[in-house]
Order: sequence, then C-alpha cells, then structure tokens
Amino acid sequence: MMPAEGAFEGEGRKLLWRVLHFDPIADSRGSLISLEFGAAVPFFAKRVYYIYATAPEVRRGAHAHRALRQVMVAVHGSCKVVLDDRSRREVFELRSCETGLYLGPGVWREMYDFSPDCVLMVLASEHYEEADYIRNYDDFLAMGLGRSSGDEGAER
Ligand code: T46
Repeated sequence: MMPAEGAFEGEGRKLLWRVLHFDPIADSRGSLISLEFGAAVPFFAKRVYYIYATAPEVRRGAHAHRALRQVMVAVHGSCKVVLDDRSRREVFELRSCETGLYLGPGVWREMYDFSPDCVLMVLASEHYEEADYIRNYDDFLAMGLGRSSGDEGAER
C-alpha cells in the first residue's frame, strides 16, 4: 500500500513524479486492484479519463500542468511516457495495471509508442480546465515552475 497524501507530499518537498506499485488482491478467481483515493492514489480524484485506439506512431501530451496532479495507469497494453522537469528527462514504460505513474504539477509529459491494445487510464485531481495547461515548451521553460519554485531535491 502506498502512503496517504499527507505522508506523500507533506514532507516540505514537492513531488514531481513517482512510480506507484498497487497491491493486487488475488484468489483462485483472478486478481483485483482497488485504488483508494487518499491512500493508493495520493489525492482525491475528481475526474477519470482514458486514452485508447492510439496509433503507434502518434505522440500525445506535449504539455505541462500548472496545478493538476494525475496518476496514469496502462490498464491494458503499453505505452511510454517521457517526463521533463527542465533539468532532466526520464522515460517510463507503462505496461502493467499493477503500476501507476504519479505526476505532480510543473512536469512536461509526452506519451508515445502506444501498443494497439493500449488503454491508458488517468486519474486527475481536478476537473478539466484548459487554463491549467502549458502547451508551449518555451513557455514551460520560462515559467519557473518545478525546480525554480523551490523543488530542489524533489523526489521522483
Ligand atoms: C494529460 C495527458 C496524460 C476534455 O474535454 N476533457 C478532458 O478531461 C480531457 C483530458 C481532454 N478533453 C479534450 C481537450 C482536447 O480537445 O479532449 C481533447 C484531447 O485532449 P488533449 O489533446 O489534451 O489529450 P492528450 O492525450 O494530449 O493529454 C491528455 C490530458 O489532456 C492531459 O491532461 O496530462 O493526457
């Protein structure tokens, strides 16, 4: 079980991203994963969406968020996610419904290399709001979110 929101972000350090491992409840019938908000998911989600039927050559994302926090889970199939906090880029492959990727605010993300059967579920802390998006990379670099707002040493 992952730590609750307080423990997750209440240590005076702003979290940029983190891999989450979900514990399946398995028995002879199969497996079940329960995502409790405030526990396995470190916020109370107001929105769930999923991305599917994405062609392998397509890239999605290419933006950051000002305040939104999200957890991405490939509940079926796989895709890759590149995350960028201005100082560093890291690539994750999501290919298990037992693993989530937490993204805090101020992180540039791009999703690519989708398998034809990929269903990427995203839990979001807020309702959809276009004003929360930073869709221009130069604006992202110039805005000083993330590291320059006091995130030095942030966990990933
Ligand atoms: C993110 C990555 C991981 C809505 O109307 N409501 C919604 O909740 C969402 C997510 C999108 N939309 C509209 C906005 C666009 O007209 O759906 C269209 C496609 O959205 P977008 O181009 O932003 O999709 P992605 O895959 O580039 O990005 C999405 C999320 O928007 C974003 O928050 O972090 O997935």
